[in-house]
Amino acid sequence: MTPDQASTGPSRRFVLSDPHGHVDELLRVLAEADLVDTGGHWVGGDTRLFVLGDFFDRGPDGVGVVDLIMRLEGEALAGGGKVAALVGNHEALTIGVRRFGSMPPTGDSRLAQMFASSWLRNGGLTSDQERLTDDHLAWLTALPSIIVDDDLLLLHSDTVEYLAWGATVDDINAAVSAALAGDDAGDAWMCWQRLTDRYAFMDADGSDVARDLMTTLGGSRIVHGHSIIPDLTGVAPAQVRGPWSYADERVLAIDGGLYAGGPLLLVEL
Ligand SMILES: [Mn+2]
Repeated sequence: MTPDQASTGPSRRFVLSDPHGHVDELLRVLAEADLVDTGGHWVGGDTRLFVLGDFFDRGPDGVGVVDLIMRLEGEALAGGGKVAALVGNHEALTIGVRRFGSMPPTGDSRLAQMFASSWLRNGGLTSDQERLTDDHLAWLTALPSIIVDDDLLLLHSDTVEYLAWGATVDDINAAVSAALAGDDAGDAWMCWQRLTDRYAFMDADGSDVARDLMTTLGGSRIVHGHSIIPDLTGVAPAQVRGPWSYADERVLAIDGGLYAGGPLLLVEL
């Protein structure tokens, strides 16, 4: 096959989730799949790459992960490809701490305290908060919560709580962005709370729950991060070899549990 013929084929598509501050490992798996070169620049051509949230916390360099994804977004676009990211619960937490975590006692100090303590309990890093710029904040708050890409319904969290914000992908994405950008600490707190919910597709009726969610939002297969494969399956983190399909193959979990000693999975779909 000549290069010309190769470039007319369907573009490749990859998903990954929950890098949690591990920028070096993120670069390693992207380089292994020939999506970036040794300098970390996009060489994926027209490939589509979706990163399903949780860039921050529990790992050393959340801001570094965000800087990388922001840069690759532009480089991929210029190269005829696409890099797109979803907001995860740790982004909601990071934004909430930044915007509301140190409100004076005259403000809603209860919510300020709740943000600050949740952030500490969930692996928040002072170094990330210190380096977070207004540009990062603007990019993060504008991220979608849900993407439908052809057959795939891409979510950060394995929850149906998304429907509390609306009944269409556009309405939900707009409502979450407005909540994260707005001045109501309670609205931002609800983003953290709802996106932290999990296991919606794990019960005996999980397949029906998944089907109903896709009837409302689109797609024929849900792909999510957030709940790590070791917790979903009982497999030890070091033994995770790939994504886990469940709920009658309607749902694919792709978070190998990097922060718990599992792999950062880059999954081609
Ligand atoms: Mn998460």
